Amino acid sequence: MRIYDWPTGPYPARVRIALAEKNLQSRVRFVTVNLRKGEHKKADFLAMNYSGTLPVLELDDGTLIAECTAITEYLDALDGAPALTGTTPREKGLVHMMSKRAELELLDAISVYFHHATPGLGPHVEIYQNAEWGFRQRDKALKGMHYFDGVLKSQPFVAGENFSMADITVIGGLIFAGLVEVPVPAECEALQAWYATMQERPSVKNRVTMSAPVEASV
Ligand code: GTS
Repeated sequence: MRIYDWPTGPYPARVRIALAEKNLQSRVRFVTVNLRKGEHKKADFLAMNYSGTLPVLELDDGTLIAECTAITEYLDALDGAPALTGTTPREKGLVHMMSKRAELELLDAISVYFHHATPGLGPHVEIYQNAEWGFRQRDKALKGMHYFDGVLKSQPFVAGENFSMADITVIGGLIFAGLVEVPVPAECEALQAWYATMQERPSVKNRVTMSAPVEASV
């Protein structure tokens, strides 16, 4: 399998963390696509992923799977342990809901803030910016942090009793928030404590330098 990504990117981090949690690193090769040069908006890459985003998983038969949730679900289905997308129907439903909520209310909102209210990836990539929309999305993400703080006051993980894809998505959101200097509010103590624990997980700590081989840029 190949994964087209950007090693320090928050969305790619979601897949790197999932790979490490499932101990699948040795089965993939990474191909770096340079976001700052806009390689993800060139025709070659758009032919692989219509949305022009990273990461993309390429299977050995050439099948292309984009979207972090879809990639994580594929990796999780390769074997059962540890399950990142739930095992029972109830767990699966909760994990999917909470992961989607983490995208909508936190990670994607921070991403919009980055692309619209900061220089983002630079003028040759950010061809349309709307700063007001970006700042609204930053405020949405801050509200989302308060929501997840409330969730984590009463349970150890985002979707319940077990670490899952939903935790990984919130981690992605907080990685992005850190990069764009939108800190977790001081009053969100449960979220801060949970994130401190998450940052100690080897999958999170070593995500950028994980030992899988890297191929040259596309
Ligand atoms: N919904 C997509 C997913 O879940 O995979 C979003 C992916 C996404 O936005 N990826 C970022 C990207 O390609 C990568 S990173 O910013 O986290 O490194 N951004 C480039 C762009 O121009 O939007």
